[in-house]
Order: sequence, then structure tokens, then C-alpha cells
Amino acid sequence: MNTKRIVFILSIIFAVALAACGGTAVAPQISEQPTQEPAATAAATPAPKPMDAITVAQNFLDARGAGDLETVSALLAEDVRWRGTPYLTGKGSVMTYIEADIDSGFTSEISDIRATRGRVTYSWTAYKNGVFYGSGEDTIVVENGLVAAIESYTALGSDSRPDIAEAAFTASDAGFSGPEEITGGWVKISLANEGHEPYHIQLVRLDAGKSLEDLKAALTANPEIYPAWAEPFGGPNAPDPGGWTAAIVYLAPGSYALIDLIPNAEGVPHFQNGMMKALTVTEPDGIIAGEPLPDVTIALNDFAFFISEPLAAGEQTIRFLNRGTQVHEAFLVRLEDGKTADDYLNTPPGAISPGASLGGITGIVPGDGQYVPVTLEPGTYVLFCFLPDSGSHAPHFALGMMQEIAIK
Ligand SMILES: [Cu+2]
Repeated sequence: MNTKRIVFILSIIFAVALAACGGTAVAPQISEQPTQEPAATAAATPAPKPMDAITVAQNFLDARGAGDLETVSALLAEDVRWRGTPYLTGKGSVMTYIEADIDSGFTSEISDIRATRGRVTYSWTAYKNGVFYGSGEDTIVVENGLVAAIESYTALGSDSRPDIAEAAFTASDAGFSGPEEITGGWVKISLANEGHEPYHIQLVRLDAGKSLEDLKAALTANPEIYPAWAEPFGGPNAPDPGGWTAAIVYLAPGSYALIDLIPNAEGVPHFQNGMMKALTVTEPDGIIAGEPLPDVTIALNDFAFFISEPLAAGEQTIRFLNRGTQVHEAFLVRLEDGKTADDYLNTPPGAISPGASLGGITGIVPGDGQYVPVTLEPGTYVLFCFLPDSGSHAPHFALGMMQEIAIK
């Protein structure tokens, strides 16, 4: 891949950052990975909050494993659905099935639990009277603190599970093209850039009755804060001109806008000049694909990236998880040999930047996570978040969300 690409956006945003920081650029964090989050201390224990989806699912699985039927029953919604195998509706039917399962001597081990938007996916290995019986992957859907659905692939066979659907979009200097409607669930959204500037897809879910024009007007009036009726839902971050990126995202049914927030050479965000497209996400029918299993997780905090384990060369899936309090994005660039993050940011408008985009994800809300498939080669990479701080208006990279990563 040609690593020489023209980048307009970065130098423009960096100029804003310099102004916001009084003209002093903040040096990037350069660290031997991984960068671990600091351990919580007793003094910093947060106030009690409602059980999250993983805790509910874990409690349910633990109780089932222990044969604690009272707790199992208490964690099931009255209209719980068990989809796949078996196919049941209602707490009574599900309890009868679980009781029979336990009486038959089944036990299981659970691993790789991950969750997004109330959907908890995990791997299981089952034993009958202590002898290996089978393995698979299920999803538990948690609503209002209770198990609302169990999506089970047990007896369907390993290849009966739906693959993650793909939706391909193209950006040109004239706008976005791609599907008008896709099915909800986990979707791999790809973006091919046939234009002359970097373009990205920021998905925004709109409340009923709100239009693209409403969103355009609101973000024009206040470019830093989404209105209450619009929720950023991420998407693939910008490929270089001529390039291609993808992100695997969970899309809830509803009405969405695809927008591009990157400013042009005059500093005007692309969406103002037509880089907007409507997208309808429909209710999925039956079992949907499970959540991807990441090779590495990169947490987006206020204001730093935390990498769960060393990034290695090769093909892999990175999970980006927003653990902060603001909307964050991640943009991954491979630098040319000997170049730094500052060199990349300081590329003059219209000049050739010393790095190549691998994409990443656009803005996601706290608690949300999305996945990016990448192939990494040995070299120096840098992660950026360009979104503005709600208080100081400085871009997050100037506050610490700029990190160089060496991959051997
Ligand atoms: Cu950020």
C-alpha cells in the first residue's frame, strides 16, 4: 500500500489545538506497551449503580451452574425468549428446560464474556456427568436488569450461526453512496475512499421524527455537542484517498444519519457540503451474529488510550471501548520510518503526510464498543482522538489521547 497520502484535516485540527493550548503542542505519550489502567483504590470506589449486563448474565450463569433455581428464576424476565435450540417463550417453559438440563448432569465452563448494548456473548464448553459433551457460543440479552432472551446455537451446528453481515459504502468528493437500508445487529461497515481528501463515516442514530436537516442545523449551531435526540454510533474512521477501512458495529433498529465531521481545507466540516446520507436499520429476524472476539482491547479514557496487551504484527481484531465520560474516537496511523506523531500532525495543508491510515472508529458514547479488523506490520504506529473536550474545547489528542506504539 502506498503510504504517501495527502492529509488536509490533521493540520487544520492541529492549528486549532495550538490555539487552544496557547501555541504549545503536547508531546505524545511514548510507551512500551501495554499501557494498563491504574487499579481502582478503595477511596475511589464509585457509588453503587444498577447491575450491568455482564453482571446479570454472569449471576444467571453462576446460579444455573450451581443448580440454584431460585436465583435463576429471579433473574429471568416473565416473557423471556429462548431462541435457537431450544425454541421457548416464557419463564415457565425456560425454567422447566433448565431444571431438566441440570437433572441430566450437564455442567458447563464459560469464557470470553463480552457485551455491547445489553447483549452478552460468551463461549461455553459443556460436560455431561463430567465428560466433554460439546462447545459453542451463546448470547444473553439483558433488559431492565433481567435476562430477556437467550440466543443459543447448541444443536444448530457450528456453521449454523449467522456470519456478521457486511455493508459497503463509498465516499467521493460528491458524497456518500451505499445501501439505504440494512438489517440491525452486528454489521461490518466498510468505507472505500474514492475522493481526494480523507472522509469518514460517523453514524448518528436519530429519534423518531428527526431528519438529516435537523441534525445538520443542530451541529452547525453547536458543532461540539450532539442534541439529546441524536446519539453517535461510531463507524469506520477515515481511509486515505484511494484506501479502504472497516469497523464492526452493533446497530440497533432505527433511523440513522451517516455524516462526515472532518473539515475541508477551509475548515468547513464535510457534512455541511453534502457528506450526509440517511440509513434505515431494520429489526433483525431470528438469531443474529454474536459479538466478535477481540485479540486486543484498547480502552478510550478521558484522556488516554489503555492497551490491554502488547499489539503484535499480523492480522487481528481490535476492540475499542469507551471507558470515559465523553464521546471518543480512535484513528490509527502507521508512521513512515523515523517519523513522529508530531511530524504527522504538522503536515502542511495539501502536503503529503508521513503516515498511512489504518482507520479506526469514529465517535462512540461512554460504555459502547466497536471492533476494527487490521493487519499490522512491524513499525511505529500512533493513535489519535481528535474530538473536542466539552470544557476546554481542546482536541483530546492535545490532552493525552495521542500515543505512539512500536510493533516488532
Ligand atoms: Cu477522545
